[in-house]
Amino acid sequence: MKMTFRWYGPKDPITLDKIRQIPGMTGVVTALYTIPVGEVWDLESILSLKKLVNDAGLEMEVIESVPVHEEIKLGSAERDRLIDNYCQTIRNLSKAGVKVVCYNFMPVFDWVRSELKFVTADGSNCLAYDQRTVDSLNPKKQALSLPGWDESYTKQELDALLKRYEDIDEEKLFDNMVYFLKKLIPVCEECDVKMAVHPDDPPWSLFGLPRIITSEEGIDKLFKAVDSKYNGITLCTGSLGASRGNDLVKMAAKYAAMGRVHFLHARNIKFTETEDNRLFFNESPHPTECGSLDIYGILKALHDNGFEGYTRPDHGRNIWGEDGKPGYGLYDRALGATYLFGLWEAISKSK
Ligand code: DNO
Repeated sequence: MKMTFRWYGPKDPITLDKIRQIPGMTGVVTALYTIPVGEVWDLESILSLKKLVNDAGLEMEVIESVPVHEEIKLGSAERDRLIDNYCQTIRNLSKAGVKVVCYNFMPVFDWVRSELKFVTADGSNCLAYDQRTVDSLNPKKQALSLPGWDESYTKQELDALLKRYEDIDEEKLFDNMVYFLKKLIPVCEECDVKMAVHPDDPPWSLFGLPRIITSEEGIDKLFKAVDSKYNGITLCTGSLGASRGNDLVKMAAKYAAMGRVHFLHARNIKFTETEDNRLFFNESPHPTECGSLDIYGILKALHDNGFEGYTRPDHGRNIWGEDGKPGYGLYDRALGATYLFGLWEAISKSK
């Protein structure tokens, strides 16, 4: 297991020097944030980002994310050109020594939470999801007002995009994903870059948009359709774990044994029963006993099944007065990293 930390590039208030001081840290997970979605990441820009990271004594072997253009997800006539661009980005990343690329295939929206600063009993704050709030929203009728929402679309653009998705159901989206991967994975095999799809977060359909990487069934189907080790997953415990039907220990063991887990996002969440039985969860500290997920069991299953991929502590709370980017402050993620590191050492040495 190689421990890494997400870094949002030179503008991230959490500097590479700070990241380097976290025990066990080998590298950062980052991206080129200024290149518009769909355009090729040129080698020069990749190499200058890598130089910044290497000069700070860290590696840059994982990219999160190379975003997939909506035209590819929609399967429109434009997709072939955009897939070619994606393939060229992978070739360029490989020349810079990148080993794993994390991406997602969620239409329009990435992760969804209803609160960015949910205050917990100990005074810290964190991201939370309240089904009651989400149920009260309809992006087709009203301007969306979820915190942290993607502001890059105007209301008109968003309406037009949502309209185009009316014809895309789960099956169509899956076919479009397979079309994309069938062209991309041979390039990844040639360049030795592993693709690690991030599960949908939360793992169910929202606002009528299809979501397909939500469960063991969906992941099995994807692996079968494009049968290559280069077609793997980011095991994001907090995303898949939000659906209580997902047995994460089982999935970790199974996919690690298949050599398909290339990246681990380790995060814990805590479920609370609401009076009307609708889902509420908040993100909790990483240790097993602080949340509802068995982080120890997941790490042990990965270890027992030969996981050798990259790991990063996923979302942390804001603690000790920090007012960090939601989910991505320094302190709680650093605590998470040392917890995960300690668990891994204990599991390794108990063998
Ligand atoms: C949220 C992240 C996601 C993830 C993308 C991968 O904190 O885990 O935004 O980076 O879904 O493409």
